[in-house]
Amino acid sequence: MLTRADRDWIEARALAAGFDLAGIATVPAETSVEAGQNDLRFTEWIAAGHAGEMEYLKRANEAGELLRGDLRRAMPWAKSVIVCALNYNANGPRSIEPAPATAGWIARYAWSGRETKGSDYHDVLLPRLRAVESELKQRFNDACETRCYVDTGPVLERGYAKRAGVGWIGKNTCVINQQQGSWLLLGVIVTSLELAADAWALPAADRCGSCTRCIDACPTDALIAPGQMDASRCIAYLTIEKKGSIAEDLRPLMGRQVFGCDICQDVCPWNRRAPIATSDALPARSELVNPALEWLAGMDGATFNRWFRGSPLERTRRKRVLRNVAIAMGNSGERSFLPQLESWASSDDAALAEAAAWAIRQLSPE
Ligand code: B12
Ligand code: SF4
Ligand code: SF4
Repeated sequence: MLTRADRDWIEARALAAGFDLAGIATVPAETSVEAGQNDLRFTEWIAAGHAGEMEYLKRANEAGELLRGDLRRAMPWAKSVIVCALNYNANGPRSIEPAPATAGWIARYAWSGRETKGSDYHDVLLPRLRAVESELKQRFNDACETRCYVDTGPVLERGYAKRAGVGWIGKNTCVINQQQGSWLLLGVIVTSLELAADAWALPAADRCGSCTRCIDACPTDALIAPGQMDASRCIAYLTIEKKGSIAEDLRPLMGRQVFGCDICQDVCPWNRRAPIATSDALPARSELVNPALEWLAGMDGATFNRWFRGSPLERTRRKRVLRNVAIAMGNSGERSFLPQLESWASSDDAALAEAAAWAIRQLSPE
């Protein structure tokens, strides 16, 4: 059983390991209304098709129950979740500020790396989680099960972050902390240790109030209700996760976003005074802030690898990034991109060729 003193100790060890925020959440009792509601919400979200083609979110157990609907389906021993958050805010412009029409946008969390080599947040967060995990094991003489995850586990990390008091879930669906804002990356340690009732965290109060800036600013209307997203319309999904061709009606709405999207966080008043990351683990590379579309377009395989090996862009791969660059060029109004687009229009890659042909039509309506 984790006492209040254990909780304080764990949170302090997480901060010492290099996180900016930490908290512990109980896994709601299997029979509780909350557990049922979370499961139902997630199940309905999947059933409505809001996950698009993100098949990993739809994994189910033999009984056909979604693993992410209740983390006990994959880890029956789970009693609490330690949630750690790292601020990745960099001193750079927001995507909603004016920028040259020849520049694209890469999401803030993917600016990081040193010189020409990327760094992926998973590689930064996981070792820090493991450091906390190993201290935890020592303290409890190995008498506990633990698993560390950044993204990839069957865990609704945001839900647990809310329950651990790390922040509230904003209308843009992001976890927002009153002092740190929402430029936070989350990592979790699922454990079999139970949190004593008097050590439970108070969930962070919802401070969105009557604001609806994120919903109003979302170009593709992906925020279908406060705190609810149709991810299949979200530009982050379209540019990072969606393979093949992107629906034609969404392309003009994507603007010049090449990888991810920060709009609903850039407009959020809680990010106006968000502190810059104190850890230098994810330093921003200036070339990736408003990157020149022509520069990205001209990258051959070796150059792409040099810049993005070990970065979140690596998983999306060069061909898909080029497809996004083609769409961004089509939305730029810059006819100087036509020769590049014409060369792509005969590419072997069907999605790139089709995106380029579409972009050419955008730039030459006649
Ligand atoms: C799939 C995914 C996406 C998808 C879908 C996003 C979404 N809003 O669902 C896409 C590709 C669009 C995406 C985009 C981005 N993502 Co993403 N993504 C994920 C991932 C892997 C799963 C999220 C998921 O299951 N979504 C399904 C919805 C239904 O679940 P949910 O968001 O968790 O919300 C539900 C639960 O929290 C539940 N709930 C509420 N209270 C409680 C309480 C309890 C106890 C429980 C169990 C549940 C629960 O109700 C909510 C509604 O159903 C998580 C990592 C993870 N394992 O959780 C990262 C994650 C959410 N993403 C992250 C980031 C950084 C981003 C981007 C900013 C990247 C970018 N710049 O492009 C954008 C932000 C867009 C946005 N406004 O959300 C961070 C978010 C950090 C934060 N501050 O919130 C995460 C946590 C990754 C990480 N390890 O840091 N992402
Ligand atoms: S990330 Fe962009 S597209 Fe996705 S919900 Fe936010 S504003 Fe909309
Ligand atoms: S923009 Fe407004 S409504 Fe949206 S998350 Fe921020 S405070 Fe909440």
